[in-house]
Amino acid sequence: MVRIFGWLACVGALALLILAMTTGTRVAAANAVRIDHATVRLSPIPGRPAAGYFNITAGSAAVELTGVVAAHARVELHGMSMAGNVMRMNRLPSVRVAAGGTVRFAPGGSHLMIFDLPATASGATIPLTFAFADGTRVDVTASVVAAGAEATPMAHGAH
Ligand SMILES: [Cu+2]
Repeated sequence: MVRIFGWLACVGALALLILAMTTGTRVAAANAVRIDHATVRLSPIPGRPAAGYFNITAGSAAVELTGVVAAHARVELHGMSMAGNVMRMNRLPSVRVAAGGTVRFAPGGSHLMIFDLPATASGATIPLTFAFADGTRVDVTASVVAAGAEATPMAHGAH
């Protein structure tokens, strides 16, 4: 009798564990952060840094983007601010996205500054890894466009 009870307790614990795991998975999916329209725009001057643009949308929880990693290149998060009449770039330590909110990195505003990018042609793709404060990593494939080209090859009207 004691043995059967022990066995039932064990099965019960296992069932609870599976329930916890599957529930956990659903929560993680609902929280998932999304990154769209990732584009790398080359500089008109060879050897100068490229710029990166994208839209980042948080799931049901706020997220904090702390950096972007590219192989063989150094990437910084940059914002724009006015100093008198002059637009200046400033390095951002991180970028917060509110729950359900979208932050756009677009020409004239926040952007990725990509230094020492190996020679790349328009039409190529560059893998970027977006890193978040909670340890989440999201891999994104950015399309490369020439200097002066539309930041996002996909026309979406507003940008
Ligand atoms: Cu910059």
